[in-house]
Amino acid sequence: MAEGAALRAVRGCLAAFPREARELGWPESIPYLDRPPSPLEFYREWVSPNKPCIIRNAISHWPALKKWTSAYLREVVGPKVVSVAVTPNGYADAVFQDRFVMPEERQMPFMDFLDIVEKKVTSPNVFYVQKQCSNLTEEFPELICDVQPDIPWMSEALGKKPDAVNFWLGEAAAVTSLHKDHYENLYCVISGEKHFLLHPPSDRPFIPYELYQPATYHVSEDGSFEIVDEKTAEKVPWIPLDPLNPDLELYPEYAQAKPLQCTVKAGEMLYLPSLWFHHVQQSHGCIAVNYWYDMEYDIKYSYYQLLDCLTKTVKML
Ligand SMILES: O=C(O)CCC(=O)C(=O)O
Repeated sequence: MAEGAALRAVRGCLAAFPREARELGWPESIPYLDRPPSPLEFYREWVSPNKPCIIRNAISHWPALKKWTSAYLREVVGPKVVSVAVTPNGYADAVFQDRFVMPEERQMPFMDFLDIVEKKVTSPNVFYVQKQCSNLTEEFPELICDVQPDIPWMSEALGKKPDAVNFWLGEAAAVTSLHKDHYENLYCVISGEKHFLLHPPSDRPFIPYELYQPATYHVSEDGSFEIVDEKTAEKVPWIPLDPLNPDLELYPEYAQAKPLQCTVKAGEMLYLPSLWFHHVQQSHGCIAVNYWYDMEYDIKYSYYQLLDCLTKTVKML
C-alpha cells in the first residue's frame, strides 16, 4: 500500500473508533445506582469497564450534609488562612490568549472568602477554593470528621487508599476547563449542584490538544490582572476548546464527539472513571468533596496512550 493510502486508512480507523467504542459500551446518559455497591460489584460493573455512574445513598450518613452551613464553617475554619484560586474570568488552569494560565493562589482567611461568596463584600474577580493537593486533609483537617477519610468500599475494591481528598467551594462563575486525569474519582456533592460535561477516553481523536507556555495570573497594585510567564516551566499540553461553545471552524472533528452531561445533586456521588475528559461547573456556593484514587497503569492505560500517540501523529502529517 502506498504511504498516502496507509495514512488515509489510519485516519479512517481513528475517526471510526469513537463510534465503535460508544456502540460497544458507553451509555447514552449516566446511570444511577440506588445504593453503594459491594466492592466486588463496583469493580466488576464500573471500574473495570471504565463506566461512570451516579450513586445515591452513599453519603447520606455524613454529618457534613446537615452541618456545613455558612455559620458552622465560619465557626470551625473562619479565621484560618487558606489557599483560594483567584481569576479575572472564572477560568483557573485554562487556555487564554495562547497561554496555559493558572490562577493567582491567594492566601486569605476563609471567612473573607465566604464574605465574597455570600456577596457581603463585592469583588470583580472570581474566587474558588480548589487547591487539589488533598486540601481537605492539609488545609481543612477540622472538617474531616464530618465526612470520611476514604470511601471504604472503593478502598477495598481497589486495594488502596485515595492519593488525595479535595474540598471544593466556589462561585457560579468558576469553571474547570475540559481535561482528563489518571484518577478514579469519587465526586461527592454536599450542598448545591455540580454540572459535568464528559467525554469517554475513546473520543480522544475528536478532542484537540496543543502545547502552551504556562503562565500565572498576578494582581497588580491597581487590582488589574497581568499574565506572567513561568519562563523555566515546560510547555503544557491542554485542550483549547470550550465544549459549551466549540469553535467548529477551528476544530471540525469535535462536531463528531458526543458529550454526556449530568448534574450531581447534594447527597449524590459521581463515579468519574480515570481518563474521562471532564468540564465542570457549579451552582453558586456549591460545596463538594472528592476522592482521587490513582488508576491502575494497566493495559487500558497503554491502549489510551497508543490512541493518544496515533491521534497526535496523524495530526502532524
Ligand atoms: O469540581 C471541579 O471544579 C473540578 C473537579 C475536577 O476536575 C477533578 O476532580 O478532577
